Amino acid sequence: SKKPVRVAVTGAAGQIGYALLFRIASGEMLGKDQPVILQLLEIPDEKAQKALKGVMMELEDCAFPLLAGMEAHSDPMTAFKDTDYALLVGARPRGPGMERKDLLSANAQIFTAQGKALNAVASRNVRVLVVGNPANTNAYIAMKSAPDLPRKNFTAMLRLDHNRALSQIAAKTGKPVASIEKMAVWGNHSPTMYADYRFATIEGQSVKEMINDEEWNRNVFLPTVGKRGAAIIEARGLSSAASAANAAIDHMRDWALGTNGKWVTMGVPSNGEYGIPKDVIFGYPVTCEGGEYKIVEGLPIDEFSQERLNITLKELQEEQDGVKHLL
Ligand code: NAX
Repeated sequence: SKKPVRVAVTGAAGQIGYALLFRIASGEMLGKDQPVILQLLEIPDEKAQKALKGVMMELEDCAFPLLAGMEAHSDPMTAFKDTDYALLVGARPRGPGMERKDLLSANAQIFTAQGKALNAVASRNVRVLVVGNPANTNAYIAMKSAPDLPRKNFTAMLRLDHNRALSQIAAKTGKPVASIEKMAVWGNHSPTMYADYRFATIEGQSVKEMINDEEWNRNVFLPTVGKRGAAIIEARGLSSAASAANAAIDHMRDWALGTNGKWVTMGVPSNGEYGIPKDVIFGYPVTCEGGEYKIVEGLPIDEFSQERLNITLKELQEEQDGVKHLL
């Protein structure tokens, strides 16, 4: 049987953590034959550590055959030791009256420290997914704080946006969600993201031609996908958790096990693709094979799409500017 791999998860006692850990331990992320050791990080706060212990008691009570070990940590320097995968979920939420720049700098401190810890103690090929918001910029900070690790191994989660776009297209066309191929979401995980179905197909047919309604694209589809997070908060009184955890599982599973040529969306450091400056963590359509992702290149960008790319890039660059004095 396979040797266990180490999976670090931060914010492990939070809402997303609660929807995520049981699925990792059951093999849904890395395969039903892959034992895992969970290295769980929470803030040192007594309540958070106690809640984490409670979650670990429940994990024990599942008696998962693939759960080869489990640790609770309050310091990233121990939590990330030798880890093969790191899911950085914990972040500082925006409190009442907190300005955007305060949020950015509070998170910059967290992700600088976690990037440095990964750099110091993680596996040299650790694969990192940042879920905690602002996810793209937090991933950028962690990457910049870990100069000895491959840049390409730092990614941000846009998969929830991708999955939301798929389900809107399925509803609009009346076709099964699994029949949709070649969806793309560009840019920042924020309402400026550009969900793009120009290349999408269903059973070989163009989705754009099937829908044939540019007004719907601009005035219904894009705002619905872009504001879906806010709509969930409005309905549930809490932010997306199970769907976010599901997207994190999808992202890591596809990265580790491959997509068989299918497109998915990942936030990854640019190497200049589509004119995005190097190192900006940007949502791109990718395919995955052999544990590596590859950006889908050469897609035509029309005038409307270029405008949308410019808007989301501008927001990402403003976020980067807001933290550059801290790096
Ligand atoms: P919760 O507030 O329920 O849980 C967060 C947990 O992280 C808390 O238990 C907290 O103690 C812990 N934490 C905070 N700072 C930490 C640190 N420095 N080290 C370790 N743990 C730390 O939030 P939850 O609903 O689980 O959401 C977590 C993050 O995901 C938030 O930043 C949220 O904005 C973000 N999201 C990102 C999404 C995406 O698509 N990229 C979608 C869902 C979600 O909104």
